[in-house]
Amino acid sequence: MMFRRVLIANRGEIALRILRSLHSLGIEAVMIYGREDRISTPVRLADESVYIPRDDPLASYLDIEAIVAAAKEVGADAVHPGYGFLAENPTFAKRLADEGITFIGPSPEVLQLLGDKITARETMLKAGLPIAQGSPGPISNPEEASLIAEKIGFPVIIKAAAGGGGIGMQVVESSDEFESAMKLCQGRALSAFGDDRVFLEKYIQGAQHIEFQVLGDGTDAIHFGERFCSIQRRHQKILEEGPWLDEAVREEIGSKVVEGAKAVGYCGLATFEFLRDSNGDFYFLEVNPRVQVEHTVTEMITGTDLVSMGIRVAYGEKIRMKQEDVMINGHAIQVRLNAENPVTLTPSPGKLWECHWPGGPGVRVDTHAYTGYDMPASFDSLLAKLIVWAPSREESIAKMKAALSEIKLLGVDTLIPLHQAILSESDFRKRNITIHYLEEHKNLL
Ligand code: MV4
Repeated sequence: MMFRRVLIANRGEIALRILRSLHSLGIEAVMIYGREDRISTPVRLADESVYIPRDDPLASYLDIEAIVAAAKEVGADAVHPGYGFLAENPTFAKRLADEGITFIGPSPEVLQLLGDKITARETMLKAGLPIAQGSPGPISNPEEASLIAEKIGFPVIIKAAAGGGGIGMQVVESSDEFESAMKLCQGRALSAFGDDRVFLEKYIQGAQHIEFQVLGDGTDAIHFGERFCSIQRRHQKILEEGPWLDEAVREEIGSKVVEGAKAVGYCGLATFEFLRDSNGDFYFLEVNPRVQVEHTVTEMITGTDLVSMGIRVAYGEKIRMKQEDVMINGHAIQVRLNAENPVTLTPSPGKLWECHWPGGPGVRVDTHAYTGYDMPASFDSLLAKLIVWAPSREESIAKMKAALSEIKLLGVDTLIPLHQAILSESDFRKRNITIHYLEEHKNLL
């Protein structure tokens, strides 16, 4: 038995990706859509769709009551939230549960726990994950913060408890900076999340960003290895790849994230984010309780369909795969083909007068775009994801360069020139990359 129909509460490439998994599992796919997406690819391929017209284009995908009503109207057994929008919203997950509709993701309680970075930190510390030193709970005044910082040593970083995505974060080098840094972080946290609690962590310098892919079924969990995601700007990833670690390190951190997922009875796909410093030490940052943009990298190196696995555990199936059945093979790279000016990195919406995508062995394009598609300005600028697989990193880089050069796009600017520059740059080729890579290689822009 399986769900009969699932409503996709999302749009763009991820809506199409989810639709593909649903159809491969024999499940009907229902789309919701706003004004900008009336003739979008996922809407045209859906078995049914529900129009949620709103003046603000984002509102169609954020209106909990309208989406719950749509799910009931079409007789959906479950809702897949994708990423962004309502994907991590405990209120949405709870509203669906109250209607007897399955939220494809973790429980509202787990979303709540992981959404609060202080309780997430505490829970994962108890489960045995490595975590940077910091304040045990929220800090209430600069004096308290100074005491903790003097104990753990400067620099430290102030983060919002309700945060994620780096909003409001402040690096502090000495005690006299606390007063203004705390005020700034609290102000940003309050306006972004309606919650001004902040906490302190030792600042990890010159780190790499590494994340582990996890799948839980509520009782058991397995991991699918790591992705390397350090190439980002303003907390937006641009290029992701994997694998990155030695097998021994993968097993060590992998067994810890599995314990972390089990500790909260995690059900669904999750990503455990870490920083790794120049000594090779890992520090847990947060759990992303949803499918991620870069799940594709892991699908390519493990030969799996992660989105389908997330749907099956949401239905109540137990994970059939054993940890030792997860094989990591070759190397995959994904570039995000954002419709943006490659120099200023500002959005470049508009009509695609021509659109040709690359193909061939080990080349994958995840996109909802087509010739004639009008890239709207109101959503994020992800136009397509190009993923390549090859036996080695070197071959993967060469294949990516060739695939990028095959793309024909007329009408919008994309990051392709930036990607080509990165793929030829010597620090990138030598794997000499930290989270500061783009700031330290401004010549690439
Ligand atoms: C840090 C850090 C250094 N030290 N925490 C940014 C997003 C949020 N999830 C956590 N972030 C960071 N936390 C400590 N203790 C540096 C960052 C950070 C970062 C992390 C991952 C990827 C890109 C980043 C860019 C700037 C800062």
